[in-house]
Amino acid sequence: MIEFEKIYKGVAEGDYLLLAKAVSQIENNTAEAAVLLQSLLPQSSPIIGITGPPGAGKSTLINALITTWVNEGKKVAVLSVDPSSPFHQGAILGDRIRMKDWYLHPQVYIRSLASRGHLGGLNMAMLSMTTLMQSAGFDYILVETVGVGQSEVEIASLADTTVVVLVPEAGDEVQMMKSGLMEIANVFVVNKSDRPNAQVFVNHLKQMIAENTSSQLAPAVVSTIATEREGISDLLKAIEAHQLAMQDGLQKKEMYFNKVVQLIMASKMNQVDIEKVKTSLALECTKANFNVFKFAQTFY
Ligand SMILES: Nc1nc2c(ncn2[C@@H]2O[C@H](COP(=O)(O)OP(=O)(O)OP(=O)(O)O)[C@@H](O)[C@H]2O)c(=O)[nH]1
Ligand SMILES: [Mg+2]
Repeated sequence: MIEFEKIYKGVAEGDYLLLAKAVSQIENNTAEAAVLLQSLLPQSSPIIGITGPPGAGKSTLINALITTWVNEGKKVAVLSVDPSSPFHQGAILGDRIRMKDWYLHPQVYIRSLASRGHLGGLNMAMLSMTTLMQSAGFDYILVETVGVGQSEVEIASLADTTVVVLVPEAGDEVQMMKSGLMEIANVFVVNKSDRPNAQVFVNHLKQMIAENTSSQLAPAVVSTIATEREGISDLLKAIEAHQLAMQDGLQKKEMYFNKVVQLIMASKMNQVDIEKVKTSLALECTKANFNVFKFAQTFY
């Protein structure tokens, strides 16, 4: 059983061994993890989701943000979700290399998580881990996800501030935004602004935002060249402005509500033996009088 006080002390001293062990327990959804999570103290350090299509520059931006915060004496935790696809191996290796300066830094904790294989679900694991990082004394928690599917959108919705990273030639991404990213973005970053037509895209994006959101909730649009650290201070300002705007309490309440709903769903699902559902379904669904509602109810 890992005691929270010991994790906290370790983090304060830049020793992340116990924290890493706790993270593994959360991944495996152990009984110890459940006890640990219930002993956490409330904390309000911001959770910032960084999402967007593959290769948009999320990790490079995170690298730049870490540099700024570490220089200010802050502690930063980074959780990144590996898409678990063989096609992404290169990108993951790239991540490691880009963030390599930080892997052994006492103010920085970085952990990659597979997008599959979490007992209780990735969302549940992510929610638990980010809350653990908050309580353990990190000043900023960054969560990198590749924004290509609904699950990434859901993970992003667990963040206090969600940054959606796009690139100037993002024709398809505009479609993608329509399918959910538009609703979750608090800040849009148009990265790789060194590319031609970046300004045209920024204008197009602003127009889309104006058409789709009320001005009060309109997400900010920031241009960056992450590799040159250009626009990073604007991005920081936009994140801070959103954090401030959240303090009216309403958004915070809605976020807690989302989290509680996710926890309830996860715990209800934990009571269901999915393998049993599968084997039983294989038998039942071929029967002439099979009814999906009746069948599901046997597991309620
Ligand atoms: N020209 C240019 N290249 C950039 C910029 N930002 C990042 N890159 C490059 O784009 C590539 C991908 O950057 P990453 O930071 O790994 O992108 P990512 O979004 O984290 O990628 P995944 O995690 O694989 O989805 C790298 O080769 C970066 O050097 C930029 O502002 N301009
Ligand atoms: Mg990355």
